[in-house]
Amino acid sequence: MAANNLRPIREHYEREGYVSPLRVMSAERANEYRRALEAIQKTYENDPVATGLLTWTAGIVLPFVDEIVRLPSILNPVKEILGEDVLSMAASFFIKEPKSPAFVSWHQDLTYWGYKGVSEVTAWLALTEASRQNGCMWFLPGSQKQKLVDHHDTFEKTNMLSRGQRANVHVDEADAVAVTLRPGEMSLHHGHMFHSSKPNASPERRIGLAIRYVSPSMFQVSGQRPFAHLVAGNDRYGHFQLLDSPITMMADGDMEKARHAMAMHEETSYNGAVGQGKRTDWR
Ligand SMILES: O=C(O)CCC(=O)C(=O)O
Repeated sequence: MAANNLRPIREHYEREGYVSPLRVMSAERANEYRRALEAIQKTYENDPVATGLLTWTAGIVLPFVDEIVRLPSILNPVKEILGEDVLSMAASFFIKEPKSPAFVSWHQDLTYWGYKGVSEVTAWLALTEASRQNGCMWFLPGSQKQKLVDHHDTFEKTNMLSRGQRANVHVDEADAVAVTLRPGEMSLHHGHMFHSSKPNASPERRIGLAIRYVSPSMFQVSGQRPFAHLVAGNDRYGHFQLLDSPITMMADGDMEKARHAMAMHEETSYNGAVGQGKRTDWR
């Protein structure tokens, strides 16, 4: 896509807090990635820690995910928003099994991530269809302009968020948009965008890959240096520990980094939480 064609993307993003849908690969290619994911899930189906790591730290341990986060079709619109220097600081699968009650409450991503700055955008890539029936995301257009609002923890069992956090605001769902995607399409959303998703009422899996891109200028208030991959331009700040791309699936050294990444992320994201029902021992 030529840079000029991307101008409306930035304008829409700045006004509404999101852009969707953007086709970034063919449906066939998305299905190939889905098959690669399902093959590795099968290999580790009896190992909950490895399953957690390949789900939540997919960009560190799975070479095919590293390939996805570097695709120009994804990065070009992201660069239009963040500029030429881009880090991928996480790539995680959000999977809803058939007929699953798993849902996501209304929240803003940057609430508990511990960053100073808002130069962050999530690219959510559909590896299956994301429909109203199977629990696609819902966005509240323009809500990113409210900046961060207070949230409260629920630790609800079927809530996919770490703390089951909910924004302390009433969202009128009539004002929200359903972010329906076909396989190979993505949405982009702002770190202050109010968003949620409902359970999967369909007989099929719903699989999305959420890639968290940041500008290297972003930093952790605590001084922690999270892991990231440099995917475009340069890092002139050193706020992150830059990782090499994974070469083989679930390599020992990458798994060790993934465990460390989860431990660092949980230290930040559970900061101040009273109940800690979902904390995992990643060792
Ligand atoms: O996949 C979902 O349903 C929610 C994902 C989400 O909240 C996010 O990517 O920020």
